[in-house]
Amino acid sequence: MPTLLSGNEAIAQGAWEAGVVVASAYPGTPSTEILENLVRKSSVRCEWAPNEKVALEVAIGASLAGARALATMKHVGLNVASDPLMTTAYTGVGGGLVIVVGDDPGMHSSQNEQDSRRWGPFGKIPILEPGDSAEALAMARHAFGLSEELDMPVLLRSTTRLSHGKGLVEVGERFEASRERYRTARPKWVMMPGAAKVRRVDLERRLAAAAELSETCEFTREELRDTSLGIITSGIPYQYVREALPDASTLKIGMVFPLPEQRIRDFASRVQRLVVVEELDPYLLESIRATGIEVDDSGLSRMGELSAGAVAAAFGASAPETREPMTGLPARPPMLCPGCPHRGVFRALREMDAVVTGDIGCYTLAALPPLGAMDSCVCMGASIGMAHGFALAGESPEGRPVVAVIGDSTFAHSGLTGLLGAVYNGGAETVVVLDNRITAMTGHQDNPFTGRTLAKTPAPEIDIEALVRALGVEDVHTVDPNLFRPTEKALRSAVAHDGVSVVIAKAPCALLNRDRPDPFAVDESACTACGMCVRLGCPAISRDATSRAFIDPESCVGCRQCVQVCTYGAIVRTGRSCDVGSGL
Ligand SMILES: Cc1ncc(C[n+]2csc(CCOP(=O)(O)OP(=O)(O)O)c2C)c(N)n1
Repeated sequence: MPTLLSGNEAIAQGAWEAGVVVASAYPGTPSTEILENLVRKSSVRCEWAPNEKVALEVAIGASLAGARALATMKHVGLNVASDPLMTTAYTGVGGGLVIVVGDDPGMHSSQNEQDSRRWGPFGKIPILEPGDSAEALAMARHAFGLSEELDMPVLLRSTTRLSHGKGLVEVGERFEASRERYRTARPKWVMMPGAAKVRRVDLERRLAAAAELSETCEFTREELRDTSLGIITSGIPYQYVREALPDASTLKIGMVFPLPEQRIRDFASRVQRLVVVEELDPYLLESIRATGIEVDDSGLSRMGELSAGAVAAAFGASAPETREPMTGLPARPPMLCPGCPHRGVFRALREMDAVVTGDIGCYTLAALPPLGAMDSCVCMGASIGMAHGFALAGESPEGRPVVAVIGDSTFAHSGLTGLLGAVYNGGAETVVVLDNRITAMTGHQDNPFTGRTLAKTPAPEIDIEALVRALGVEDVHTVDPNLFRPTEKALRSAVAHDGVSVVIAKAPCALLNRDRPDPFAVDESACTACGMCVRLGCPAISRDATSRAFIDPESCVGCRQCVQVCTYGAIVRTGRSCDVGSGL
């Protein structure tokens, strides 16, 4: 019976049906839900790795042992995993090895947009690209066998639209792949120069075999209609082409590296005008032109997502019917949640006028007004190295302290080595580990500091304080960032320390706490409209018509953060006087 599945659910189902035994991932939109779905199925060992490089290495190890293995990540995660990736094409595989990468055209949840199809020619790795959930399932199921047949890892490329969109699929049974007993295979797997040179030559042979398989790939489909226009496309853009140009002939490519050159030539010979429609980079266009085939560029933007409307406009076709978005909905500017413990740290850093090198997580929202307390955000783990480099460059402007902020999951991902480098080189930066006990931004995944695995079973809860001391940090403070005065005191003491300091701001994410004490309200007779509470950037607090503060009782979680900044005692627990208004 057909089932409605998202692209991510379909990939999990396809990998399971293929008999995957080991799956490892680091969360990242749009790929996160693949492992969250796979872990619910039987016979697969699924884990969150601390980062994507480790996830891929775990999968490579499982493949070496002869098991079918999967690693999933978002596009920037593949940059982190690129070191093992680039050599795994040389070693080849034992059990089938599939890497799923989720690209994010339009940057719905990412710091950049990348076109992972480029990893094909760069890493010399075959790539499959599905265009809907049914293909996502079928390709995931197929990819493991393909990997074994070619003795190469296979990349399955998705995009946000596919990963999160839903479509009908036929689910099947699990296939238990036969497994050979592990036998040492040193020249194949030990990539010292002598052996790597041999595998480099063999890689060309395997690439040629992959190119041959691409010519007969069942996922590449020629659909001849009106032959005055032939469109070459792949993935989700195929759907836009079908909607915008229903009469055009299409060659939908399923294996985007290596490309099926002969099939492209054949299609080109059957249509009068040949045009490529693709999202992001001109990957198909350049690759096809390099073979000498004449092909036109559609002229579509190389930035962001395509749409059926954009494709229609590029070809002068009438725009397909679309529904207008609803109007009049309340605006929801990005802000830290009510009760978010990160707020206490950024309020203090703003008061201290610190130069704050930031990182990626919910806390990056503190860069926005009214907190406005972050100066950089480049990639996961960058904050500590950047703080060190900033300080090395000379005196910070007007003697402002230099502070790096990094979330707990990000610290495990790629913060540890930055801290090690700062200690080793005699740095004097302050590092704040924003330990909200979860990987909040991507939807509450566990990590090495939470004490739970992906399957929610107990795990060793790594002690951050002991860890940073072991890395050589002598000045370590642990504070509850919901308590503003002690947090600011710890931060001021840390920046005054001559050497690397770490402040661990430890309090659970507000969304982990389901108890909601009574909300607070503003006592209008006491409020002077000074705006101190509004400057906390809490979505529950706004100004009323008289500029006095107003607390929305539906949004307030009773965290008491605002009470601490109101020096007039004007914020009171609903129905009774506030007993905690000590102010700052
Ligand atoms: C290399 C890479 N992998 C994954 C992501 C997706 N991602 C962004 S922030 C983040 C983790 C955030 O967790 P944490 O550091 O604990 O901060 P929190 O959101 O809990 O405040 C992840 C997984 C990314 N941007 N880059």
